[in-house]
Amino acid sequence: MTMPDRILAASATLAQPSRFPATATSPAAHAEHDRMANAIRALAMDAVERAKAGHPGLPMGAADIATVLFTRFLKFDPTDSGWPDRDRFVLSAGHGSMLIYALLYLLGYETMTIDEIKRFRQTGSLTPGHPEHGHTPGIETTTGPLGQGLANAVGMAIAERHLAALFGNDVVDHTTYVLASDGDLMEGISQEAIALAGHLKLKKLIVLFDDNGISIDGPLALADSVDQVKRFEAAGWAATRIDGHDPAAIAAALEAAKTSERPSLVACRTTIGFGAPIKAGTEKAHGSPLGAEEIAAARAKLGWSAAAFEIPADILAPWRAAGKRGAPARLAWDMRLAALDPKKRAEFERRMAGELGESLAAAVATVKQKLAEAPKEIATRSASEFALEALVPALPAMIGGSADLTGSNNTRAKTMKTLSATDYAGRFIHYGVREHGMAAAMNGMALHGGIIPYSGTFLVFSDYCRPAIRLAALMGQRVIHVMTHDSIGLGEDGPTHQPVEQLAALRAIPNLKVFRPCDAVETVECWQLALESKNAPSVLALTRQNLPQLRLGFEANNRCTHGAYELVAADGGEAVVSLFASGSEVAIAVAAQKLLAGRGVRARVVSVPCFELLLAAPAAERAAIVGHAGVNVAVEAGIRQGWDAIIGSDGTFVGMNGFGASGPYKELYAHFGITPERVAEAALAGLKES
Ligand SMILES: Cc1ncc(C[n+]2csc(CCOP(=O)(O)OP(=O)(O)O)c2C)c(N)n1
Repeated sequence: MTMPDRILAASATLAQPSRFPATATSPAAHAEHDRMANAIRALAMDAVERAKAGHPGLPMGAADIATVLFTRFLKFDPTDSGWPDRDRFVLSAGHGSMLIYALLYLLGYETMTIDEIKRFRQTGSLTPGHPEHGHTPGIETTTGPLGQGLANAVGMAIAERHLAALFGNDVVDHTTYVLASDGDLMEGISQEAIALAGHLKLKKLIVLFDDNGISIDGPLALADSVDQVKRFEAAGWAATRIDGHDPAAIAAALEAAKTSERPSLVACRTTIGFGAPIKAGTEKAHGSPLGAEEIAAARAKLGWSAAAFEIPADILAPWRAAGKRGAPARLAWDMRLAALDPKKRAEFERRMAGELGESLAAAVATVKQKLAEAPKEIATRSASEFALEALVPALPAMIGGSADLTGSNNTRAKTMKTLSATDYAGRFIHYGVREHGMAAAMNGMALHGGIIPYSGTFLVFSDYCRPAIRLAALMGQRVIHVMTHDSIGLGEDGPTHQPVEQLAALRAIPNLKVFRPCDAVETVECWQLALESKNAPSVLALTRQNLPQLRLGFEANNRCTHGAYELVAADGGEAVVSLFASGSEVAIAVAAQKLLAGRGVRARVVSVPCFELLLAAPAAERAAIVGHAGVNVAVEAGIRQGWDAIIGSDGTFVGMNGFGASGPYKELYAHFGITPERVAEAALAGLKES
């Protein structure tokens, strides 16, 4: 079918009388709504029962909300779950995963078969315990750690506003919906998220709060007495409270939210486990199978006579019709995209595909050329800023930011305007002192597509971002964290601000690349690798203190590609000592190598900007880089953990064994024994032993 034919066919579908209730006020419409919602409840009860594990309470309680949202509001097309202009739905309370799985099945997502529902929580199924993005089509983000989904949604809503400002409402005009639970709203990250969303006036963000007053321990009153409506209002949201089992009230609240100039909270009073005669309204419905007896009684109470996992045809039909509802909008969008100026359209498509375009390599080469012509003795945070001045104009998808440390993190390129409620086209976000919310919002932007988010804070505060960084790694999202002040080298701020274990802790996260460049040239090379890392997040650990430029002369090749390389070869024959270092300690290793040469000891220096790339390199490559010297010494102003994979358990480590201290940084290096002399001594001692 040609495009206009498809549009005509779609319009014909639209012209037919809808099987869905336009309003749910008539008794017949109400009855149909109830039966459709009960289909979700039945599937949730059955799947959890069969799996002997899971959370039936939330899907049963939120079934009415979901039915209204998915059949009458949400814009989506199951035949193209990646349609860029679809509305996003985030199930922030990921433990209620059966809600979204039931919806995907009922709405006709091809991969979500009834067999997958039967395989809920089984190995390899599309229905894992918590929804996993990239695993199950239709899942917008991986949720389970409470609060994250809500904060991701803020990033999605920022991405939508930004791209709409750039490409126009004809191609970018969608709403981000969130279903959040008590747990989501109790988590601290939710405060960071809602404050940012309110401040940025993200009017196309709508949070449906499953306000059931129950969590695992029992009634919410045991631990919480916040008035969420007032709380959201205080953060600049439109907020209202409704009966979450009344389809007309849900629809009316959503209608109002859609016209609001502010983000909206709809607190929906619901009963957890709605329909279960004994367990409904109690924590017993939250996180375990209801049991055969209770399920039978719930079926009777709900008037649901179909067998387990069976959805009667007259209920499946309106659900499937709801699944087809978005096709005309999707086709109309195709037409609008096709009508866009060809250059703009190509740019939009390229960005949504996550492609970098041609300009990255040229920008990197320009920076390296400049550094070859005029070497710089600067901190790597400044080197990063120098790189960003070239990268940011070359890559319009880069959206920068900082958690209130812009001048310290050096993440703002001069050309960047602030992204604000009055200018969503800006490219720099002042996240405020909200590291966790920032990291989670960045995930949301990356998941939305069209944006490569990067931001800044101090490396020691990576701990404040860690749950979101972990999820970025799990989801394989390209987000880039610039984390400066990366060791005792920050000096006088002292041990509270000096990272010691953070490098090791970050390196422990699978699929996260931790870069620690040693000079200005490595810094731009690491930026290039982070930007090219389409399916993994990165951390750039950068110094506050100045470092000499160790890489002199122009070299087009990115020497950091395999994570490590021989920076200085041994003089006069094969090395008997290999000195390994990252970041600011590479210069110390280079000085130690000279001391050793003065003592007639042949040593080489290997710069190790990225463990993960080195450990992932082919074995032969890795062996060649690590070398075969009898003595290996590593130096890094952090803890040893992780280095054994490179230097072996018999290697010597020069670094930190405990927390740092407050003082001028050069004194601290001497105080903690991270000096060329100490490294040379360690090598000599190693040679004596061998
Ligand atoms: C960060 C985090 N802490 C703890 C948990 C474990 N957990 C899962 S659900 C839940 C609370 C359940 O209460 P609520 O959010 O109200 O969900 P409901 O009982 O309504 O399903 C907890 C503590 C989690 N998933 N994430």
